[in-house]
Amino acid sequence: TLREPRTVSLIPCPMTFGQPFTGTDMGPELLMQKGLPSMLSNLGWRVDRVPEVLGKSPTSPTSTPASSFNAKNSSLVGTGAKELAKICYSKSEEGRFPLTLGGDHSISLGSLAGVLRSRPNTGVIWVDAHADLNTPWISESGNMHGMPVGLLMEGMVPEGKSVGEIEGLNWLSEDWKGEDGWPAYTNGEKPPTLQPSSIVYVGLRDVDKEEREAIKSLNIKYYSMYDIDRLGIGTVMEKSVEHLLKDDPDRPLHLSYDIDAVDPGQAPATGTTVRGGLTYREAHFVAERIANSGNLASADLVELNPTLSDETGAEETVDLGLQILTSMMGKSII
Ligand code: B3U
Ligand code: MN
Ligand code: MN
Repeated sequence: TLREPRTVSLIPCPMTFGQPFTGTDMGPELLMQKGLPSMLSNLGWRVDRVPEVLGKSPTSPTSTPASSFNAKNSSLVGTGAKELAKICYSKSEEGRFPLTLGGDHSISLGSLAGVLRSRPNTGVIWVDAHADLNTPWISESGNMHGMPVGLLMEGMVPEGKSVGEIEGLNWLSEDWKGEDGWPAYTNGEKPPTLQPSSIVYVGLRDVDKEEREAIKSLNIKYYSMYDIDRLGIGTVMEKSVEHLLKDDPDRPLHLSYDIDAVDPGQAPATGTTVRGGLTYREAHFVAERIANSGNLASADLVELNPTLSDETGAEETVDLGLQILTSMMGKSII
């Protein structure tokens, strides 16, 4: 069942086109090498290993032609996300737990779209220093790792525009013709979207002006680092789970974990570090508490970049990534 999926589909997705750095493609391989599959089977999961989604990125992702939209590499990001969406969709339909290893955070456009198509009532916990609520119409950087939530969120697209018109994202357009693994939207089905009430942010501390205004006007639930300091991580996570489950205690949850949510002291090997983040224990607790809800049904871990710190920092960050993954998959301290 969705409440207690027993098979995890491990999906390596080493794509880097949503941001300017190379190295973000090394995460999946390092996590696998360090023994993630056996750690998960030791926790009682059957492990279904999925082949890499879209191979390595070119040496310089920014060398690809700029999109006419304010969305850099949108056709690479979009077609990669579509491939990931297909896999997450079919694994979800089979009742499995899709666990995607990034890659930069733009891949979550694919994992979330796939999961939402199969399980439209999914609630999302977005653990990140950033809100990733931009769209090409408001983004200051044009980097698509700042857009996965915005592109799926109901109410973020300006009047008269549509996400499906962005190069690479026609698979999210209402009149998508359909292809193997991602069929056309028929019988009243709409392209997957996320309701503002179906997401909670944890760990925010670097939010753009337009994103902040959208969070306020759409009344999106968030717990910034200020709130974590004020309330403590225990209360923050109780409230987060309560927010998502109060009206539907059985709803599946998706945890999207950006390693840059964690303080750079503990997680230096990532593209956009922001000081003042989650402590080592807080980073674990977030995952442990969601695992404890019993509703977690899919997840991503993204933005590991071992090339952006010294060797010790890289190793510590990858190790932390492994710990966070095993915590969300049910490892308890005692
Ligand atoms: N909000 C900024 C910065 C950013 C978002 N995600 C990351 N950085 N990692 C943007 O570019 O959209
Ligand atoms: Mn992010
Ligand atoms: Mn981030």
